[in-house]
Amino acid sequence: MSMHARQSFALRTFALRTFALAMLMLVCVPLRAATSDFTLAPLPYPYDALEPAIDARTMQIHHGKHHQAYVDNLNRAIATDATLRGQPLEALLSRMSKLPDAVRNNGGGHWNHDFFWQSMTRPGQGGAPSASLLAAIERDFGSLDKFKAAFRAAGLTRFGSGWSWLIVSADGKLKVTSTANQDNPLMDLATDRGTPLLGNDVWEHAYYLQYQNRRGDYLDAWWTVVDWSVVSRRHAEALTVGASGR
Ligand code: MN3
Repeated sequence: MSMHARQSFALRTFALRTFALAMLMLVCVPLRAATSDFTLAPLPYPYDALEPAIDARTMQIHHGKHHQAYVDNLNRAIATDATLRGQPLEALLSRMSKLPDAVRNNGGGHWNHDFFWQSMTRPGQGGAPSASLLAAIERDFGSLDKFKAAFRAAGLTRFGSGWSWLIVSADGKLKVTSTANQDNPLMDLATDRGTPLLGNDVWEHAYYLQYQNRRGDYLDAWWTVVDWSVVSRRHAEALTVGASGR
C-alpha cells in the first residue's frame, strides 16, 4: 500500500467511525431521555371543573406547582443513577424501601397525584359504583355510607400530611387505609399493601385556600367529584389481575 493509499484508508476509517458514532448518539440519546424521564400530564379537565368542591386556584397551584415540583425533583433524584432510569414508576414503588428518600417522596408524589386527578370529574358526573364494586363495599364495610364514613375518618385522623385510600388487598378484600407524606399502598414499605382504587390528598395544599383548617368540610365536599366509573374500572381490573395471579 502506498503512503497516499494508507492515508486515504485511515481517513475513510476515521470518517466512517465518526459517522457511526454520531448515528449511535442520534438513536440512543432521545431513547434514553424518552424512556427514563417523567413528565407532568395535563389535567383531564379545566382548572375550574371541580368547583364548588375544589376551587380553580387550588387546582392551578396543586397541579402546576406542587405536582410539577414532584416530577422535576423525581427526575433530578434518578438522573445520575442508571439503576433507577428507564423503568415504570410502579417498579420503583415496589422496591421503595431500598431507594433514597428523594425517590420515595417525589416518586410517590408523582404517582399519587396522577392517580388523584384521574379519580375526579365534574360534580354530578361521577355516576355510582358498579354493581360488583357496590357488592364488595357492602360485603366488606356493611354499606356505602359506612365505607364513606371509614374513608372520611382515615383522612381526618391522618396527622400532618398524607393520603387516605381504598385498596384491594391480595386476598381480594377491600380495605380503607392511610399513608403519611407521599407514601402509598403500592410501596413495599407500606403497612397495608394493596391495589389502590381511590385516594384522597389530605395535605393542606389540597384544600387550605378554600377550606383553611376545615379538613372535614373538604372531605365531605370531595365525594361530589369522585368519578365512580374510574373507581369501578380499577376494581374490575384489580380482580382480573388478582385472579390470574392466584
Ligand atoms: Mn397534593
